[in-house]
Amino acid sequence: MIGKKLLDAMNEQIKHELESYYIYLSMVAYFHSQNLDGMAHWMRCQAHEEMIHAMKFFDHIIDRGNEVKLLDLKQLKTSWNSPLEAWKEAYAQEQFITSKIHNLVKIARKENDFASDTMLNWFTKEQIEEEANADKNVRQMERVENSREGVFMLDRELGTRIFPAGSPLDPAAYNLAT
Ligand code: OFO
Repeated sequence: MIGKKLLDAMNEQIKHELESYYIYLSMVAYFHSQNLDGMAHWMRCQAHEEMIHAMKFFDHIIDRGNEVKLLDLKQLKTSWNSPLEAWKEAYAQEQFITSKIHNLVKIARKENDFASDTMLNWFTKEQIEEEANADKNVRQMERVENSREGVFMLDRELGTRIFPAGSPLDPAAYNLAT
């Protein structure tokens, strides 16, 4: 079983991952409102990844014989002053999540919870990729921000991201008309 301190922090982490899901879904809505459908698509894929992250913690807690406690989600933000501001906020959210993952690793190691430490290794590596992607999107947006053609091209490029298999957030998975 997972010790109380780590269990509480993991239940808290489910909330953080779901809050990432929620804010990224808000960004999907925002990007669509700006006619940036490619950026909305990229963020929709990202929101799906966050749900998967939440479920990895959810299942780890259950598999170890502990109880999941779902906590209240904070309403983060629903609108941004510019696409660049939204991308910057996504990057900040990833940096926040990384700090939380590192804290979980510290607790797991202190408690000699080798199973959780191994499970958290996946997240430590994943956060390198998550931060790199978010940072890249900020830098690309900064580069093209003042060019309509540049924003159009970046939007097209981000629209090519592939959904994880079986994603419930993939419109193709439930759009019976197509
Ligand atoms: Fe985007 O991060 Fe989850 O863990």
